[in-house]
Order: sequence, then structure tokens, then C-alpha cells
Amino acid sequence: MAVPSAPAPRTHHGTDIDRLAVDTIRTLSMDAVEAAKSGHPGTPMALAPVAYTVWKDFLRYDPADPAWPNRDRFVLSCGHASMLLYSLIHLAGIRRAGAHGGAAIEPAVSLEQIKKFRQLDSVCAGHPEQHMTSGIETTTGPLGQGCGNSVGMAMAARWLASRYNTPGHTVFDYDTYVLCSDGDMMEGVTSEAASIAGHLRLANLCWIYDDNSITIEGETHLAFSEDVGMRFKGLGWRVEHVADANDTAAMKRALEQFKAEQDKPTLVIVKSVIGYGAPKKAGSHESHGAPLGPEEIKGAKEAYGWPVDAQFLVPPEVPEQFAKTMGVRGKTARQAWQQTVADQAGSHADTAADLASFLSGRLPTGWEQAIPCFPVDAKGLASRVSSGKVIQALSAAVPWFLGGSADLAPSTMTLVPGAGDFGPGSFAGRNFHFGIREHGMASACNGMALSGLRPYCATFFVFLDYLKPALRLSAIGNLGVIYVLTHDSIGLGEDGPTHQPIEQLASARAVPGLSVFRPADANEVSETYRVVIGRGDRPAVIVLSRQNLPTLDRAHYGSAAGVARGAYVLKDAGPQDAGTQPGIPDCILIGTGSEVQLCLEAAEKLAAEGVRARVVSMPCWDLFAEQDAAYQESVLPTAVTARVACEAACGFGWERWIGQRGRFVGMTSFGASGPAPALYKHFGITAEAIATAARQLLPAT
Ligand SMILES: Cc1ncc(C[n+]2csc(CCOP(=O)(O)OP(=O)(O)O)c2C)c(N)n1
Ligand SMILES: [Mg+2]
Repeated sequence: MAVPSAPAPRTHHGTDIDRLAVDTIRTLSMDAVEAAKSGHPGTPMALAPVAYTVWKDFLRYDPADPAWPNRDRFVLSCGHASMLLYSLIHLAGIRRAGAHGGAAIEPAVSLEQIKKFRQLDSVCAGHPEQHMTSGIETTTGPLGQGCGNSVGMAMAARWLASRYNTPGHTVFDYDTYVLCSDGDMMEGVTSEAASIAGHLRLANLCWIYDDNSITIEGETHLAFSEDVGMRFKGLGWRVEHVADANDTAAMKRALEQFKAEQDKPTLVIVKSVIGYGAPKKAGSHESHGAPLGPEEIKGAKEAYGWPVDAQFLVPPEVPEQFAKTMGVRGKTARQAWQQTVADQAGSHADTAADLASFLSGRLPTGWEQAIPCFPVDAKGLASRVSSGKVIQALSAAVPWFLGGSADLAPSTMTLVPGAGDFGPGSFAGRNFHFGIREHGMASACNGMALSGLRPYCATFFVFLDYLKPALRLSAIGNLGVIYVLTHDSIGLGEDGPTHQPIEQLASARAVPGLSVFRPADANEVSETYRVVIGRGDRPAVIVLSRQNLPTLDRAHYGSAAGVARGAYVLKDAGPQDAGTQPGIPDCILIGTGSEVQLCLEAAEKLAAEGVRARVVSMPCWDLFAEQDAAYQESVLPTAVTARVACEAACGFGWERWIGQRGRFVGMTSFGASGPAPALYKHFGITAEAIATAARQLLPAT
């Protein structure tokens, strides 16, 4: 497939310094990809004038303070073009955010780091990683996610403005810019996100679509023939066109239209030619995803009027140009903002105090006291119900703890009465309605978390798979998004196998850095939220039942505070001899969620036969795995190999805790449609089955 060869890559309407800056971005990208012997040079080369125009003329960003809360956000959704972003961060002189708000002095991306693009010790990873490098707003690479995240950032901007702006004091009014590609446009999550953004009329959001008609397999007409502009108009967006990515004046006009638009998000569709300027070998489109090779690089540099043998050349005028434009504008804006915040403290003390609390990054004092303690109740309540109560209580205590569901608030119990709906024109509400767009919801929540909020999002647990790619990025980026996932097993009953999660627990537990909780009763739910809210840098999945779970009498059982350690002894075996402390049990029964109750019943049956069974509640594997060996040994003594685990899910992974000898009582197939009690019986998930498994493991007497 031939990529059209292009004339010398001049920016139209630009000045010499503009051209120099654009060519510096291009040559840095080419050289870095060449040195790495991998990466995508073509897109950074083609988009250099577009990105330069955004940064030079529009982005409100102080390179000295990359964490300034009211900075404009720039998201590179086509993360494969990462060298574009690294070049910009370097040339704009963005500093590395100081630890704990300290002064930022070091460059976020030095030239040395660019020379080590894609190497193990470089901040210039293959794809941009937010937690690794200042100036990167979000981790991108999986196409579509940056678009999804940006909608959350724009939503957060609206919510923050509603809460913290007071007359004469605009504390939040940042815009979010996104560069995205054909792949982004093809991905479903982008459509979900664009649909939400159009509905919410997020006029503070601007996507710039690199319409270069090429993806990896070749020209886009192989698989993509829709009218993107018409689609976005239908979604309620303003659509602008720029006929040539090199036409910086046209780009500027389009972005001015975005700035003037008050009622809709904007899509700017920019035509570009990948690798623009690089002379092409006939029949090759290698610049798409591979280094250009020395000959092609030389040719390109020649066409730019660049010293052909120079590598990683940064003419000093270029950083100066960024400093004079974006740098000065950003610094002025940030200083004015600091004054605004100071002035607000004089006239609106309550808002100012609330703002200071939000900006501190700490939770408001007293948040822990808000968490309810549930009374003993044999009938009990579904953990989705106790979760709803905890969410409501926390919502009153932590203003920026907010969220919603993918059209399942009544089932997931996530609606907070009196907190208002977040919707077009009513951005102060704290009940978010994501519509039936699970993937878009989770991706937006990542953007909200990156904007300082503590978002939760909810759906049925089985639809974990619909949002998994965004969940994975919550984990990679250390984002404290809380996934409230209810209807956690065959216990949901009549809706049948399409709605009954089986392998979802194993799949979620396999994600590094993600804590998966399956609490056994209302007080374990409370303790789960205590752990999860208390730490903002890790996502959590909270898996909750549809059916009632008895609220255990903690006077007779281990304290629910044990949730913080992942697993704890809920009920120990009775003393070996009358009057002595409980010793090593004969067997251990481990359960999570609704099956903990079955383990307790099984232990009673065994006790009646003189078998000393310990019951362990294990709501969170990875927290338990983090405990020291002594604690782990105190809960699961090595000497006791007679172990039975019970969970109404597939047993994948349980051998980690029950060992080779252990038995698992659970699911080995998809579920079925029927009332929950009938299903538990049908699939053999009963106290008797647990007791039988335990008996089989004990030495014959
Ligand atoms: C979800 C996802 N699927 C597949 C890929 C692999 N991939 C990387 S770039 C690319 C296509 C690139 O085409 P386009 O999005 O048009 O970007 P361009 O090359 O034009 O910059 C693909 C399929 C990916 N990064 N993310
Ligand atoms: Mg493309």
C-alpha cells in the first residue's frame, strides 16, 4: 500500500520560528524512534503543527507547575504517537512535579530521557504513562481510552466549577484537548464517551481527529467508511474541518470556534498525511509503525532544511518560543488563579475552606466516623443494600466522593437521595447517570479520578467484562476508582446464566494493583469502604450480593475490622480440651461473601461430630497476600492442610490458599435460571457439601 509521498513539510501561514519548532518536534521524534529501533514516527511528524498550535496558542498550562488544578488538559489518545508528547513536554520545559507540592525544578523529560525512549530506565515509555512522567495527563495506548478519560476530565471540570466557583472567583474553568486517530474513532468506547459528552453539552471538551485515512493494515477504507463528522453532529457535537494539518492558521481558526462555542463539545477533523515530509519508498507504509531508517531520515531532514547528520538537535530558539508563548500565558494565568483563590477566602470563607480541603488531597476530618455500624440481624440485608447505606453516609462526609451507574442505580443502590442529578446545565449534582455505557463510564471515571475526585461507578458484576479495559488502566495508573458491582453470583437467581458471574472474580483478582473485595455481611461492607476510601491511589472492585446476608454477631465472631487484613479468623475451632485456648484446628473452611454463612453452618455440623473447624472470612485476597508471614500463619497455619474453600464462582486460583490437597466447593459451569436457593442446591453449594469435603480430608479415625 503506497502512502502518498509529500512535498517538503512547511507549515502554511507560520513564521520561521513556527517552522523551526514544528521541525524540531518532527526530528526529535524521528531520532528517538530510530534510536529505540521501535515506535511510530509518522504520526508525530504529521501532527507536529497541530499539537504545536494547541500548545503555543491555546493550552493554558504553566510548565513550572504541572499539577496546577485549573490547567488545561492535553490528552494524546493515540498513545502510539508518544514521541509527539515527549517532544512537546521537553520543548515546553515542563518540570517534574515536586513531591508533596514541593518546588518543581527537574525537567519532566530531559533530552537524555528522550535519547532513551522506550528503554527500561526512561520516563519516555513506549506509550505515555501518567504516573511515571509529569506533563502526561493520562496513560494511553489502548485506543479509545484517552477519549473516554477526557470526558471524565471535562465532567469533573464542570462539577468543580459548580462547587467551587463563586461570583467573581472562577476557580475552575479548564478545557480538555484531545488528539485522537482513526483507531480511536473506530473503538466503541469512543462512541460511548462521545455520546455522553454530547448529551451533557460539554463545551469545555475539544477532540482533534487526525483523519489520515491509514491504520496498520492499510487504508481505512478497508474497514471504515462512515461519515465521522455526520456521526458527531448526530451526537450533539460541533464539527470543524481543517483540510491540511500543516495549515496552522486554519487550525487556529477551528480552535477559536471551539473557544467560542458555549453549548457543545467540539470535534476538529484534520486531514493529514502520515509521516508528512518523509520521502517514501514506493509501495511502503513503514513509517506507520516502524523506524524510518537512516536513509529516509536523511531525506526528511534534507526536505526540512535540517542539518542531515544532526541528531536530537534542539535549536535554543525553540524552547524560548514555548516559554514566550505558552510559558508566559500559563504562568500569568496560574498567578491570577492564586490571587482568585486568596480573594475568595476573604469573601466566601466556607467555599474557600471546602476548596482548601479538596486541594489538600486529604479526606475531610471525621469521614471515618460517618461509616455506619450495622446491628446484629439474623435476616440481614443484601450487601448491595448495606453498600448503598455506606455510600450515602460517605457522600455526606466527603463532597468529592461521587458517582453513579450504567442505568442500574435502583439495583446497585448507588443513588444518593438529595444529592441532585449531574446533567446538562445542572453540574452541581452528585448522582451521575452514565447511561448503558459501562466502558465509557469506567473510562470517564478514570478521567474524574485524574481530576482529583473520588468516583464510584456501578453495574452488575457480570458486566465487569464490558468495562474491563478501563478497569485495567485504573490499576496501571494507580487511580482510586471504586467499582461497585452487584448481583455477584448465581445468588441473583432467576435472571439466569447470562447474568450470573462465574469467572469474573478470578479475572478481576488477576489484575495487579486492583483490590477485589467480596464482603460477607453489612459490617464487612462498612470496613471495605473504610479501607478503600482511606487510600486514594488504588482502584477497588467491591462485589456485592443481591440476596440478603445475615449481619453477624461480632460478639461471637472475629471483628469485621479484619477486612483490612484481607482475611481473618471469623470463628475459631473450640478448645482442644476444656478450658484451654483454641489450638491448631482440624480443618479450615474459607469463604467469601454469601458463602461465609455456609462455612459457618458447616463448621457447626462438624463441631457436632467432634471435628474442630476454623472458619476464615477472606474478603480480599491481595490484602491478605500483603500481610506479614506471621499474620498469614496465624490465619492459615501451614500445618493444617485440610482446607475447604467455598465460593459461588469458578475455583480458578483458589489452590493458592487451599493448596494441592484442598477442596473447592463452587461452580464448574455457567449457572442457570431459577430461584437462588434452588440453584445453590442444584449446583451443590451447600453447608453439607462443605462439611463432606472437610471430612474427606481428615485422617480416618
Ligand atoms: C484497543 C487497541 N487496539 C489495537 C491497538 C494496536 N494499534 C496501535 S496503533 C493502531 C492503529 C493505528 O491507526 P490510527 O489509529 O489511524 O493511528 P495512526 O497510525 O494513523 O496514527 C493499532 C491497531 C491499540 N493500540 N489499541
Ligand atoms: Mg490513522
